Amino acid sequence: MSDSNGNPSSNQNNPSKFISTIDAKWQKFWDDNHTFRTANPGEAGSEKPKFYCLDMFPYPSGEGLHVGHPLGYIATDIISRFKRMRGFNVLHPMGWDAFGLPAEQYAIQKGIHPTITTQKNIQTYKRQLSSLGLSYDWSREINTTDPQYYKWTQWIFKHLYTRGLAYQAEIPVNWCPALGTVLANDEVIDGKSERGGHPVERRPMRQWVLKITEYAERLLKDLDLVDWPESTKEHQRNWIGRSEGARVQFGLDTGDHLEVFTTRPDTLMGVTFMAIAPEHPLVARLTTSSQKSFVDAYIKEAARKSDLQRTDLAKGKSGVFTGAFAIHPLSKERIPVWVADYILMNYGTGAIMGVPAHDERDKEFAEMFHLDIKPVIDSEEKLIRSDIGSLKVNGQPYKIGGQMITKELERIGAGKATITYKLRDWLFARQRYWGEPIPVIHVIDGPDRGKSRLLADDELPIELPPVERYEPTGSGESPLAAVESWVNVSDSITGAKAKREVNTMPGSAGSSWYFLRYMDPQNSKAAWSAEAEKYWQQVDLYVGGAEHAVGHLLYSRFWHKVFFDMGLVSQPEPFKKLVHQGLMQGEDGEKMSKSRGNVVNPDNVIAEYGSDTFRLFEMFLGPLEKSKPWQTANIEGVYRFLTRYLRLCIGEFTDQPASLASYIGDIPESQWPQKLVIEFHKTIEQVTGDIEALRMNTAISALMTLLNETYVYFNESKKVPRQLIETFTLLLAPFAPHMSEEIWQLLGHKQSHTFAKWPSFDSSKTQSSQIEVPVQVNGKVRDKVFVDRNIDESALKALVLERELVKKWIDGKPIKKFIYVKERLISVVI
Ligand code: ANZ
Repeated sequence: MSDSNGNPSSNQNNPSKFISTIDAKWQKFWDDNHTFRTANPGEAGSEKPKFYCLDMFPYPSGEGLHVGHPLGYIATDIISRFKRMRGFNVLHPMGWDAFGLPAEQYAIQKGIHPTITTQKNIQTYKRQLSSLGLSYDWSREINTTDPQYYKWTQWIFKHLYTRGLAYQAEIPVNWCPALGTVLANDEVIDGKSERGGHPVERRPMRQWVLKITEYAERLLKDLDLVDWPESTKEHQRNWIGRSEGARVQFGLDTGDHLEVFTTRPDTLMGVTFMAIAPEHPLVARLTTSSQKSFVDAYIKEAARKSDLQRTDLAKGKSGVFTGAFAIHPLSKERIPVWVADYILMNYGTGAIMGVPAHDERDKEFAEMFHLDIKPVIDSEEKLIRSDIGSLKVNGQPYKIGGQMITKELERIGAGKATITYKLRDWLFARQRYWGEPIPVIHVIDGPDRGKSRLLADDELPIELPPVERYEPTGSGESPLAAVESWVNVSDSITGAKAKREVNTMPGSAGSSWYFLRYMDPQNSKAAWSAEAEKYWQQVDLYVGGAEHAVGHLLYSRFWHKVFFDMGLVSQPEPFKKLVHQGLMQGEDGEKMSKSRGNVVNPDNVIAEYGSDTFRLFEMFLGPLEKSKPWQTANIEGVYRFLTRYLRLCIGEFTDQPASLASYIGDIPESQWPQKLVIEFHKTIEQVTGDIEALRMNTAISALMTLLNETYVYFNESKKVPRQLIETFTLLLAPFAPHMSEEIWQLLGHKQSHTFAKWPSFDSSKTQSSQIEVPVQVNGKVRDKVFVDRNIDESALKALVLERELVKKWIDGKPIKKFIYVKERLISVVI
């Protein structure tokens, strides 16, 4: 750092050395003293009320932290420090979500084992987080790739399996023969691999799947129990996609039934065609010999498209007639059955009744292929042309008409009211190395041949073997399949030959329960103890990115509900309150990214300004939830504020050890200027409320105002009330913990301010109850008084007439009149 003339700095009156010294000093102190170690149930401290404050744990990438990460971390740190001072036992842990593709990619490129890169990255992250002065209880650190952690992830998988919530299924995947690997949906563009542009085909492959759909209703309903952003709840609701409707069966000439799902059973009499998905199992049986070649060609074509392409409303409809007819369950009319790729196999029943008069997609299809269009609902939303036999529904509002038709279908055994969800089961297998092995073996000989068996608890963890090559094998199998010594085992019960499951779990496995492990991280007997869970219950405040709205936040809610059903947790929901921090944009207002070159490294900022300035600056940029650009220039503003605070406390920065400025002394509040008194109480009130509501930016503004007011008093009186500095220091502590610890110590306190009592305020002295009223003597304003809004006139008169300035102007003369215009003016006439 240099001074304004560009000269290298000396310590003389330059705070930078002081600041970097105290940053290091207090970080070491907190570390050495285990200041943030959280009391376990039963230990001293656990008698306090609990507060569980959680950050979404990061993936430790090779790039280290950028300034976007700490936005949420600083906010939760402020809240955690605040809650400790408010008398809570705070659980504020940190860990690493460390399985995943990048470490594996790096291993493929460099041949370095992911464990090694992961360890290195973790060290960088930890150093960076520590340099921010974050008050984590590091004794609870978690690493999802540690066998002592993933042992329990495997244990959870076992329970999912035994509860029927994990199953194997042949599921179509994107298989790229040229690359010899399975691709994710976003790696496929227009039927070609993103990398290399090779053809990609849909090919069924054995996968592990978790039955999250069984919990769809509860995942939806219980959103009412949590205090989350409405937009995130809505996102989850849409993702779950509950639709009420009916399943309706249409008879077929073959004797089969074609079942459809409709949300509009009221339109049943408007059906003019049926459409089924190309993958529908009945396609082959239905198709007449004369139509077979057309249908086959169409199915081949459809297999190249993604679901998104198929349902793209902007693209025209396509389809082919099967030659078959279905029989309408009420009218007994013959309805042509088509194959159309806008019908998806994995929704409803994979077949629909086409009602072109009332459904846009069906209308487009009917127009394209010249099919009938038959309206059955009028402009007043009432049924028409729908009476049939004894069923009289014409004139009914469509909802009631729909219920009546459904009833009739149920009566004749051709349908049933039903609820369908868009939510799909969770694909839980990856053909990758760097993930948790699935604790299953497949028996390959003997009487149990073909069966899969879960491994016993005492066989866990199933550790990842070291391998030579991390590349996918080319057969679409995980690289683990090539590690013969690991794959080939004998069943410990029967002695039969068996092979280990070679798929690994997806990245979202370890993060679906980590918040529970923090409660009891070293437990080697259980994933967590009942005692710990009973005490910590659920996360009180969870802060993290909105990009996890339906992934992580839905998966962990699902697992938590399974644990709830197993009696392992006492709350139905894991995260009581959720807040998403906004995106930190680059100085140019764009998302920070390496390619744009607008990434700011927090290390550099901290080296120049210190940790407290960095913390304050990130919080002062604006409301936590808003996205906002990084503005280096604004750092100076908060830096000036903090150094003004330090100067007020210690005078000048010198080479000597700092000591408290001599002008700081005991001055009772009754002697402070009223304006300062009010600002003081008002600030305590505001900072308290603002932190609670995560309005860190306005809390900082309030502190700035109070500091200014203190300086006004100081400049006039050359005095600073000690009590004010003490309180100010405590209010500042959650935001700027290093500087405030140093001043707290200089103020004579032997203990860290971590557990100092949070300041309280006198609500009769905040501005909301105190008002400033000018005092006129014979029509001229001569003084101002601060009084309680509800002061009665006689008390006010006594107070005013005792004021030095007022006495001076009255000058002993008799008072003719004393007028008080409430809250506005006091007028003394002599
Ligand atoms: C007849 C009908 C008439 C429909 C009408 C809608 C309006 P949501 O609300 O999204 O659940 N559908 C059913 N299964 C389908 C599938 N596998 N692929 C594509 N479309 C499918 O949508 C349910 C409606 O989407 C169902 O109700 C069905 O069309 C269609 F005036 O049936 B409806």
